[in-house]
Amino acid sequence: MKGFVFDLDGVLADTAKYHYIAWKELAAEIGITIDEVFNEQLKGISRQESLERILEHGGKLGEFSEEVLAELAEKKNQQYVELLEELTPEDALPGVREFLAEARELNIPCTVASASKNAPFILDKLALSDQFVGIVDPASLTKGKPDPEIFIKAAELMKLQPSEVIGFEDAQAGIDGIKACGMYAVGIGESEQLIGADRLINDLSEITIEELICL
Ligand code: B16
Ligand code: MG
Repeated sequence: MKGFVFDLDGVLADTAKYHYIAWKELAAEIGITIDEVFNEQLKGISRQESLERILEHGGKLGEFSEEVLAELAEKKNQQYVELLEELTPEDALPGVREFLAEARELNIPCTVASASKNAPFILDKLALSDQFVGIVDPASLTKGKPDPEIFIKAAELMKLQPSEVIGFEDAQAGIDGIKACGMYAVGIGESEQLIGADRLINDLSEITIEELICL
Protein backbone atom coordinates (compact mmCIF):
# COMPACT_ATOMS: atom_id res chain seq x y z
CA MET A 1 0.00 0.00 0.00
CA LYS A 2 1.58 3.24 -1.14
CA GLY A 3 -1.06 5.96 -1.00
CA PHE A 4 -4.29 7.12 0.58
CA VAL A 5 -7.41 8.68 -0.91
CA PHE A 6 -9.91 10.44 1.32
CA ASP A 7 -13.51 11.39 0.86
CA LEU A 8 -14.19 14.75 2.53
CA ASP A 9 -17.73 15.11 3.91
CA GLY A 10 -18.03 12.61 6.75
CA VAL A 11 -14.38 11.47 6.63
CA LEU A 12 -12.21 14.56 7.11
CA ALA A 13 -14.94 16.82 8.52
CA ASP A 14 -18.51 16.49 9.72
CA THR A 15 -19.89 18.74 7.00
CA ALA A 16 -22.63 16.21 6.17
CA LYS A 17 -24.77 17.81 8.88
CA TYR A 18 -24.57 21.19 7.09
CA HIS A 19 -25.57 19.64 3.77
CA TYR A 20 -28.58 18.16 5.57
CA ILE A 21 -29.63 21.47 7.15
CA ALA A 22 -29.36 23.30 3.81
CA TRP A 23 -31.23 20.61 1.82
CA LYS A 24 -33.96 20.31 4.45
CA GLU A 25 -34.65 24.04 4.27
CA LEU A 26 -34.60 24.13 0.50
CA ALA A 27 -36.88 21.09 0.29
CA ALA A 28 -39.34 22.65 2.77
CA GLU A 29 -39.56 25.77 0.57
CA ILE A 30 -40.87 23.63 -2.27
CA GLY A 31 -43.19 21.59 -0.05
CA ILE A 32 -41.02 18.48 0.41
CA THR A 33 -40.11 16.97 3.77
CA ILE A 34 -36.87 15.04 4.16
CA ASP A 35 -35.55 13.25 7.23
CA GLU A 36 -32.19 11.84 8.30
CA VAL A 37 -32.97 8.38 6.97
CA PHE A 38 -33.62 9.78 3.47
CA ASN A 39 -30.56 12.02 3.82
CA GLU A 40 -28.30 8.92 3.85
CA GLN A 41 -29.06 8.55 0.14
CA LEU A 42 -27.57 11.98 -0.59
CA LYS A 43 -24.15 11.26 0.88
CA GLY A 44 -21.43 11.29 -1.76
CA ILE A 45 -23.95 12.27 -4.45
CA SER A 46 -23.44 15.47 -6.48
CA ARG A 47 -25.46 18.62 -5.82
CA GLN A 48 -27.58 18.32 -8.98
CA GLU A 49 -28.29 14.63 -8.47
CA SER A 50 -29.14 15.23 -4.80
CA LEU A 51 -31.76 17.77 -5.88
CA GLU A 52 -33.23 15.28 -8.37
CA ARG A 53 -33.46 12.62 -5.65
CA ILE A 54 -35.25 15.09 -3.35
CA LEU A 55 -37.75 16.00 -6.08
CA GLU A 56 -38.34 12.33 -6.82
CA HIS A 57 -38.85 11.66 -3.10
CA GLY A 58 -41.46 14.46 -2.98
CA GLY A 59 -43.17 13.35 -6.20
CA LYS A 60 -42.17 16.55 -7.97
CA LEU A 61 -39.68 15.30 -10.54
CA GLY A 62 -40.27 17.00 -13.88
CA GLU A 63 -42.18 19.94 -12.36
CA PHE A 64 -39.35 22.46 -12.71
CA SER A 65 -37.50 23.92 -15.70
CA GLU A 66 -33.72 23.50 -16.02
CA GLU A 67 -33.38 27.17 -15.09
CA VAL A 68 -35.37 26.79 -11.86
CA LEU A 69 -33.45 23.61 -10.98
CA ALA A 70 -30.17 25.50 -11.30
CA GLU A 71 -31.57 28.31 -9.11
CA LEU A 72 -32.69 25.84 -6.44
CA ALA A 73 -29.28 24.12 -6.38
CA GLU A 74 -27.57 27.50 -6.16
CA LYS A 75 -29.82 28.57 -3.29
CA LYS A 76 -28.97 25.40 -1.34
CA ASN A 77 -25.29 25.98 -1.97
CA GLN A 78 -25.43 29.58 -0.73
CA GLN A 79 -26.94 28.43 2.53
CA TYR A 80 -24.39 25.59 2.79
CA VAL A 81 -21.45 27.93 2.17
CA GLU A 82 -22.81 30.32 4.82
CA LEU A 83 -22.80 27.44 7.32
CA LEU A 84 -19.26 26.51 6.26
CA GLU A 85 -18.05 29.96 7.26
CA GLU A 86 -18.26 28.71 10.85
CA LEU A 87 -15.70 25.94 10.24
CA THR A 88 -12.37 26.13 12.05
CA PRO A 89 -9.35 23.77 12.17
CA GLU A 90 -10.99 22.23 15.27
CA ASP A 91 -13.72 20.82 13.05
CA ALA A 92 -11.49 18.19 11.47
CA LEU A 93 -12.84 14.82 12.62
CA PRO A 94 -10.97 12.87 15.36
CA GLY A 95 -7.59 11.51 14.30
CA VAL A 96 -7.56 13.28 10.91
CA ARG A 97 -4.83 15.82 11.59
CA GLU A 98 -2.56 13.27 13.30
CA PHE A 99 -3.09 10.66 10.56
CA LEU A 100 -2.27 13.11 7.75
CA ALA A 101 0.77 14.48 9.57
CA GLU A 102 2.13 10.97 10.07
CA ALA A 103 1.53 10.07 6.42
CA ARG A 104 3.48 13.16 5.45
CA GLU A 105 6.37 12.22 7.73
CA LEU A 106 6.46 8.78 6.13
CA ASN A 107 6.26 10.29 2.60
CA ILE A 108 2.99 8.51 1.85
CA PRO A 109 0.99 10.62 -0.63
CA CYS A 110 -2.61 11.57 0.22
CA THR A 111 -5.34 12.80 -2.15
CA VAL A 112 -8.95 13.93 -1.85
CA ALA A 113 -11.79 12.38 -3.86
CA SER A 114 -14.85 14.41 -2.91
CA ALA A 115 -18.00 15.05 -4.94
CA SER A 116 -18.04 18.53 -3.40
CA LYS A 117 -17.13 21.58 -5.44
CA ASN A 118 -16.55 23.28 -2.09
CA ALA A 119 -13.74 20.87 -1.11
CA PRO A 120 -10.82 23.33 -1.62
CA PHE A 121 -12.64 25.96 0.49
CA ILE A 122 -13.39 23.44 3.27
CA LEU A 123 -9.79 22.16 3.34
CA ASP A 124 -8.57 25.76 3.66
CA LYS A 125 -10.94 26.37 6.56
CA LEU A 126 -9.66 23.20 8.26
CA ALA A 127 -6.04 24.25 7.57
CA LEU A 128 -5.45 20.90 5.84
CA SER A 129 -4.85 21.93 2.21
CA ASP A 130 -1.07 21.44 2.47
CA GLN A 131 -1.41 17.78 3.41
CA PHE A 132 -2.55 16.60 -0.02
CA VAL A 133 -0.63 16.06 -3.23
CA GLY A 134 -3.86 16.66 -5.12
CA ILE A 135 -7.63 17.05 -5.08
CA VAL A 136 -9.68 15.52 -7.87
CA ASP A 137 -11.81 18.23 -9.49
CA PRO A 138 -15.39 16.87 -9.45
CA ALA A 139 -16.18 19.12 -12.45
CA SER A 140 -13.73 17.01 -14.50
CA LEU A 141 -15.73 13.80 -14.01
CA THR A 142 -18.02 12.20 -16.55
CA LYS A 143 -19.71 10.14 -13.83
CA GLY A 144 -20.06 10.66 -10.08
CA LYS A 145 -19.85 8.10 -7.28
CA PRO A 146 -20.62 5.13 -7.26
CA ASP A 147 -18.67 5.14 -10.53
CA PRO A 148 -14.97 4.52 -9.71
CA GLU A 149 -13.74 7.37 -12.00
CA ILE A 150 -13.01 9.80 -9.13
CA PHE A 151 -10.91 7.18 -7.29
CA ILE A 152 -9.02 6.15 -10.41
CA LYS A 153 -8.16 9.81 -10.99
CA ALA A 154 -7.01 10.14 -7.39
CA ALA A 155 -4.63 7.18 -7.87
CA GLU A 156 -3.34 8.80 -11.08
CA LEU A 157 -2.56 12.01 -9.17
CA MET A 158 -0.26 9.91 -6.98
CA LYS A 159 1.11 7.96 -9.99
CA LEU A 160 -0.11 4.73 -8.35
CA GLN A 161 -2.26 1.79 -9.40
CA PRO A 162 -5.63 1.65 -7.62
CA SER A 163 -4.56 -1.68 -6.07
CA GLU A 164 -1.75 0.19 -4.27
CA VAL A 165 -4.16 2.69 -2.71
CA ILE A 166 -6.41 2.64 0.37
CA GLY A 167 -9.66 4.61 0.15
CA PHE A 168 -11.57 6.10 3.10
CA GLU A 169 -15.31 6.70 2.72
CA ASP A 170 -18.43 7.30 4.80
CA ALA A 171 -21.00 6.74 2.03
CA GLN A 172 -22.20 3.57 0.32
CA ALA A 173 -21.77 5.21 -3.10
CA GLY A 174 -18.13 5.88 -2.22
CA ILE A 175 -17.41 2.37 -0.92
CA ASP A 176 -18.90 0.97 -4.13
CA GLY A 177 -16.65 3.24 -6.23
CA ILE A 178 -13.54 2.31 -4.25
CA LYS A 179 -14.23 -1.42 -4.55
CA ALA A 180 -15.10 -1.15 -8.26
CA CYS A 181 -11.53 -0.07 -9.07
CA GLY A 182 -9.86 -2.64 -6.80
CA MET A 183 -8.78 -0.42 -3.93
CA TYR A 184 -8.88 -1.48 -0.28
CA ALA A 185 -11.86 0.27 1.33
CA VAL A 186 -11.96 1.61 4.86
CA GLY A 187 -15.51 2.54 5.82
CA ILE A 188 -16.07 5.31 8.33
CA GLY A 189 -19.33 4.94 10.22
CA GLU A 190 -21.88 2.29 11.06
CA SER A 191 -21.45 -1.20 9.67
CA GLU A 192 -25.01 -1.76 8.48
CA GLN A 193 -24.76 1.32 6.27
CA LEU A 194 -21.53 0.37 4.50
CA ILE A 195 -21.75 -2.87 2.61
CA GLY A 196 -18.54 -4.19 1.07
CA ALA A 197 -16.02 -2.20 3.12
CA ASP A 198 -12.86 -4.21 3.91
CA ARG A 199 -12.57 -2.58 7.31
CA LEU A 200 -14.93 -0.46 9.38
CA ILE A 201 -13.93 2.18 11.91
CA ASN A 202 -15.71 5.07 13.61
CA ASP A 203 -12.98 7.57 12.79
CA LEU A 204 -9.30 7.84 11.85
CA SER A 205 -8.13 7.77 15.48
CA GLU A 206 -8.97 4.04 15.47
CA ILE A 207 -6.42 2.97 12.88
CA THR A 208 -2.67 3.31 12.46
CA ILE A 209 -0.65 3.80 9.30
CA GLU A 210 1.60 0.92 10.34
CA GLU A 211 -1.24 -1.59 10.21
CA LEU A 212 -2.50 -0.21 6.88
CA ILE A 213 0.77 -0.27 4.99
CA CYS A 214 1.29 -3.92 5.98
CA LEU A 215 -1.88 -4.93 4.11
P1 B16 B 1 -21.28 20.39 -3.13
P2 B16 B 1 -18.15 13.88 -0.37
C1 B16 B 1 -20.36 15.15 -1.21
O1 B16 B 1 -19.09 15.17 -0.60
C2 B16 B 1 -21.44 15.12 -0.15
O2 B16 B 1 -21.40 13.91 0.58
C3 B16 B 1 -22.79 15.27 -0.80
O3 B16 B 1 -23.80 15.32 0.21
C4 B16 B 1 -22.82 16.56 -1.63
O4 B16 B 1 -24.06 16.73 -2.30
C5 B16 B 1 -21.67 16.52 -2.65
O5 B16 B 1 -20.45 16.35 -1.96
C6 B16 B 1 -21.61 17.78 -3.49
O6 B16 B 1 -21.24 18.84 -2.68
O7 B16 B 1 -22.71 20.78 -3.22
O8 B16 B 1 -20.52 21.09 -2.03
O9 B16 B 1 -20.57 20.47 -4.46
O10 B16 B 1 -18.83 13.04 0.66
O11 B16 B 1 -18.00 13.21 -1.73
O12 B16 B 1 -16.86 14.50 0.14
MG1 MG C 1 -18.67 11.56 2.31
